[in-house]
Amino acid sequence: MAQNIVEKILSAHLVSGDMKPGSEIAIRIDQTLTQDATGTMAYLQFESMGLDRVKADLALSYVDHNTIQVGFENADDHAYLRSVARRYGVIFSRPGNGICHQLHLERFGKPGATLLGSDSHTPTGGGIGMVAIGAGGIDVAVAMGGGPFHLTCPKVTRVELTGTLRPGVSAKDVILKVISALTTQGNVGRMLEYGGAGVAGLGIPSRATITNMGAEMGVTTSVFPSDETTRRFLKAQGREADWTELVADAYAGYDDLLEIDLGEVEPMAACPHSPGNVATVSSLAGKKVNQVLIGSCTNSSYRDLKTVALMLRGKKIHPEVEVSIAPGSRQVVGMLAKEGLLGDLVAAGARILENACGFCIGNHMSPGTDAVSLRTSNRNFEGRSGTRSAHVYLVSPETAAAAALTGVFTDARTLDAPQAVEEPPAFDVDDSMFLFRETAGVGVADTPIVRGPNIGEVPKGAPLPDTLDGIAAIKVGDKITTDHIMPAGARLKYRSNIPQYAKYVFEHVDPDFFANASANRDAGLANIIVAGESYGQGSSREHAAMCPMYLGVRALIAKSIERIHWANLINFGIVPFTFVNPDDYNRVREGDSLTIPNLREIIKGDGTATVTLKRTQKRTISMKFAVSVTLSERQKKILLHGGLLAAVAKGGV
Ligand code: MIC
Ligand code: SF4
Repeated sequence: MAQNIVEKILSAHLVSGDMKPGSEIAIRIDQTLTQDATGTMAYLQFESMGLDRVKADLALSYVDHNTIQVGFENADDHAYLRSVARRYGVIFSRPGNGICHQLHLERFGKPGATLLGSDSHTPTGGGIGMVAIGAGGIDVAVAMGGGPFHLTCPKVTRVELTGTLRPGVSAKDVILKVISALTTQGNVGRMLEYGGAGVAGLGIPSRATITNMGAEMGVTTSVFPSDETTRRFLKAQGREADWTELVADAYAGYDDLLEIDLGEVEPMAACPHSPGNVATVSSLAGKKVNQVLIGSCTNSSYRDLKTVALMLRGKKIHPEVEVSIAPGSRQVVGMLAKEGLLGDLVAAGARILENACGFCIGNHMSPGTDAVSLRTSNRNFEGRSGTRSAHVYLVSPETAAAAALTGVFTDARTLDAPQAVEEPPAFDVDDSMFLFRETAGVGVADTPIVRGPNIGEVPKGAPLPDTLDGIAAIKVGDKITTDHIMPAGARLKYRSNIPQYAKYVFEHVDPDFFANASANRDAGLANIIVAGESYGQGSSREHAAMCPMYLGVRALIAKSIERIHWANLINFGIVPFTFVNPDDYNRVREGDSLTIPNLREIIKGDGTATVTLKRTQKRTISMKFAVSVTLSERQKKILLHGGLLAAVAKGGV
């Protein structure tokens, strides 16, 4: 039977289940990646599984998120990660080497392979023809140990690209256009497969920009074919042997179709505070800009930064704009330096930042009060930049460079047309910052594991109670992101220390949440989160489930929940209920008592429960409403045990 690319890769890796959209399948994972901010917990969980080495074909541990913060915590985390990598056969990418997704694409990604990463932008690898999926750290730990990854067999949307991009328009504009069509919600259980005559004109970094931001729509992943362009890229990286051709069969079937004529794409911007809030740059032209930040795993390739350098060459940045550039990898910086392009950027007045996530995760470069910040990154959630009142817009490198020169939103096509940048025939390859390659997959058994005081323990979940006696500890609206639940930025350095990090759960949404939730927990009551549509958008950080679990959260009741977070909730023993009738959301208030009798039986059964709500403020009110959760047999066991680690320890899954 004719197969599309997604079907080809998934069926070649299928371990169990039927390839029927909507049903649970398990696939073999060839490669894993972690980054430091999610990696410490992933490796602590891996350690607790008691294996003597990693079993995946290739396991990578990157350090790119927490690289330059004040205090001992980052350095302690790095020392732990480095020792664990050596011990268990993981390749360790040292801080300073670059951003995980950029590096993985350059040095390890392989067409046709599967990759599971503890970072939501792992789908960047789809640019090279992989099925690359983001997941919580514990799922990655299981895959490192050779276990399969469970996912919902996806519906596949074909994105048919025709035509050619015009000068001054690039991949970021294409993905913003796709996001404006498919929006940032309602895409759970879907993968995007790009195809059509327009693909050939897109280089690998451009394809990777497009698959990278599939994460913003909540799709499981996005994938491009592997063609001659892919072969050229791999050859230029000295890895032609890793190339295989991968195209959809003629007459392959798809569940939906989205057509984009690249020749009609305009420069676009995602306006505050969502990547889905898309407008054309021409509609914003003339608006004053205070800060321009170029980089992140979306737009920090050689192609992107050379484009910027050529636009700034021989010119000066506008006197009222702050401009900073964070390259994606050491390879990119090295090549920019060799070709004199770094000099062009510096001469124009740009500040050069470390090749790491940095500004993207709000670690530094927070804008001023009410400032307008143009960024080439992928997320502009409120407060993620570190400044709640800032207005962050997501744009292409071309639009960013144009604003750097003019101080206002400018369609780059109204300036000297940016030159098209060709991929080099050979990239400069230097793998010396990847440690332990010679013991990859084997490890060095007697390596002592370094545990500084910042390395805590993974909290253990308790079995689900028979009756859930809880309090609606917080009620939030639609599109609550994991940045709302578990802030990163200045708090990121506590990722390895759950009791400390848990103090900041919902910090910017409800500063009293920690105190109230702790009091409920200590009084023997469960905390329940009540939410609107698309709860848990954004990051893969399992801390957004782990820390609430630590504070006694046992259930969420939402109108809808995003994929990675949904899986993380189950992994940490929190029941992800949805309202059967979404209007019941309006009936619940913060502080209401919510009771679900027979919870264990309900979870073992069809997952439909009746919640009894009691309100005693002012006058006493009592009412009932229905909630439900659809679970596989495996997920039921995990929840009943109180989370994946507890279930594994008891031999339950
Ligand atoms: C992000 O972009 O939000 C992050 C930081 O890379 C996260 C991972 C994390 O929270 O550590 C992600 O995208 O998964
Ligand atoms: Fe790093 Fe930003 Fe990419 Fe997340 S989105 S991996 S913080 S560069």
